[in-house]
Amino acid sequence: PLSRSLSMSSLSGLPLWEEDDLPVENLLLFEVAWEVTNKVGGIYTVIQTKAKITVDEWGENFFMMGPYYEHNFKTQVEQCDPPIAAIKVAMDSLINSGCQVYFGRWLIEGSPYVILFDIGSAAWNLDRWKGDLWDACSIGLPYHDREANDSLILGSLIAWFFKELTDQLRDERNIIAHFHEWQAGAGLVLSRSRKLPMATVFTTHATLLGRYLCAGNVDFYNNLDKFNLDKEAGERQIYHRCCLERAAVHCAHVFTTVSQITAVEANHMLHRNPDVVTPNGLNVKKFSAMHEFQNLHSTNKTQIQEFVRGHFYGHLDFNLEKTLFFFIAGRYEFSNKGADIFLESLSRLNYLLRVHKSDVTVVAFFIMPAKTNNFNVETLKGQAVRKQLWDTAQFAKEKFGKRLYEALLRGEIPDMNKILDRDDFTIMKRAIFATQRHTLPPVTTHNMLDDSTDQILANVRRIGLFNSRNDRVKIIFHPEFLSSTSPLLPMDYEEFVRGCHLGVFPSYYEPWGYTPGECTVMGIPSVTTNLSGFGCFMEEHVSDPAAYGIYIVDRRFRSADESCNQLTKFLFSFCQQSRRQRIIQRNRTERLSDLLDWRYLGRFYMHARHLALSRSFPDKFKMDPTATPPTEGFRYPRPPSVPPSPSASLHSTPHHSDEEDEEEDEEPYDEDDEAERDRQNIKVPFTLAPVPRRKKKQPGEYGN
Ligand code: G6P
Ligand code: 1S3
Repeated sequence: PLSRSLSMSSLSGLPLWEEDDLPVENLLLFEVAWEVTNKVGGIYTVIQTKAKITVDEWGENFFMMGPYYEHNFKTQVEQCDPPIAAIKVAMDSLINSGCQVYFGRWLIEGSPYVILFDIGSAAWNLDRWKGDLWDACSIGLPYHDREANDSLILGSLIAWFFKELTDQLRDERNIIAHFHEWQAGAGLVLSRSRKLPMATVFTTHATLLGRYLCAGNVDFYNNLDKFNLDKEAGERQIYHRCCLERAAVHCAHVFTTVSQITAVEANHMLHRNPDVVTPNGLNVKKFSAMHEFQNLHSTNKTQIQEFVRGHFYGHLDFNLEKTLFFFIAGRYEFSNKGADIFLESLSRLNYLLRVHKSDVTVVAFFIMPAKTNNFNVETLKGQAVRKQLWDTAQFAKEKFGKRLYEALLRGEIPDMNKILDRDDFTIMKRAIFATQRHTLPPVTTHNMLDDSTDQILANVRRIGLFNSRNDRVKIIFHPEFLSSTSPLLPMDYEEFVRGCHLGVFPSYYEPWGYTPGECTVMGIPSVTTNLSGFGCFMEEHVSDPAAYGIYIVDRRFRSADESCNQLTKFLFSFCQQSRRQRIIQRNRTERLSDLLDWRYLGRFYMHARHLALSRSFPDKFKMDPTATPPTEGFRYPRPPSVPPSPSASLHSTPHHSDEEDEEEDEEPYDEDDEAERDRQNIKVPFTLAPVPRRKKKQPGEYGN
């Protein structure tokens, strides 16, 4: 029997999680998602990063399921035989009926088993399966919605597989099946309508209608209870999808979502209150050298600076040592991801920096994929010019060095004005001449297919930030995801993030939002909002988040204009920090990463699974009905070195003396400085309370 009890205190203040041994050997766990081995968006990050702790807990009894794509399978999976005979028999029964099913290990950390279903090989069943779905729950799918049809094929194959498997296993082993998002929902609905003996969990990562309504510029959060859901869904031609989503939500033994804010949304949009909130974690890796992430910031920043040198050739009249790199990145959902208020705030920031005669320049990158037709010539030329200047400088340096060396050998100090000859000067002048340009440095790096209607470009035109000399804020729109093989900016996303100073993600619709979390674990400060799951989570668990480099814009209780003002204030105060303050702040940001580690957050998934078992097999699995996963009450304290309010509540920036300001510039990181003292003072909470691993507990292992 399974039971679980909680002890609500630990030395660190973070509630501990105690558990009796799980009978995992008598259970099988399946996790179903469209994005298993198939990267589309954020759900891929969830399942890919979570795999390791799930394998640690479940070992050979954990399987992920998703669609088969030949390319993905070849590059990401190592084919092997299933370790459990019943799984092989269930797969064979599908295969013998003409459907293709593949088994292997996904080559990610934890190497979880995957079972992948070839949608194309089973497509001939579509009409029959549409009939089954209609008979089960009266939901009809239109023929033109390819995505919905594919999700039905996957769901039908999975429900079929589970039928075969449960027939084999009988009561010997119980199954938990965890389905993610509406695309996996059909498998859940069909399994439940066939009364298969399984415990089921459904997690939504966003509601279909919520996303659509927000993108349409409605005042979503103040009208949650007022929408006519069926009408709104019908008008957007997603009625059938919404029905599938709602059916999955209501069929599941346990319904979860990724944040408190999405729980409220789900309650209204899907008419069920989530049983558990399962926040998204990351697989946090700590460097053995304590300040390695600071060094990485420095080296990656150098690479971004090189790109900027090329991009702004001929207009490089700003000091790169006083230039800050901001960025926004993600799916191109202009207003949902807050690109609209970011642009507006950049325009206000530009004004503030100019009137304050600031010597700081901001380069704001927009990394959002749009339809393009390759890099534009001007951008490529910029990098070519930079390379040419570099080569010219190397040539002159070589010549200069050789002549100087020869002179020194002769015992002379050469006349520096004569050490290079006329030809050398001509070459240098020619190189400088090549840097003349009659156009402003381009805003976008690519040829846009929809240049005139593109929302980012339209707004850049409106605010007039065209990278002119007078502007202190420059904009670079890179409408393609980054890649280390790019001829323009050869960096992958992680390297780029590390090289920037601030990630800006002022989303309006963001059930969780991985981008600021990824910044945090790399020690890069970021802006988020109180409408994003991540922002709400940080607000709940960190006192004075801004001191830790997490700036939370209020988009829930303020107008768009007020939110822009608040964001502008954050950006402007960030620009006023000294280098030393930024270094200290990065140290603090990085310290929060423990809070985002799956080793801590995985417990919510465990809780959801156990709840599902206790609801589906109540005679066998018992659970304390009052048990809730432990997080309430834990807060990272305000950093000790921040002065008490009111000044701290105004600035929330790392505090240091005027003396430090004067000597700030090339000051290397010093072990004795304030940030190090903070590090010593704040106990990392979760090292005392990790999610238990799948092994016998040692006495006293999890504290008291
Ligand atoms: C890291 C490096 C320092 C460098 C600093 C630059 O902390 O370890 O050597 O001076 O980054 O910081 P900044 O915020 O100016 O990019
Ligand atoms: C969704 O992906 P999105 O960017 O479309 O799921 C993600 C993973 O749970 C979540 O982080 C994000 O906020 C959602 O919006």
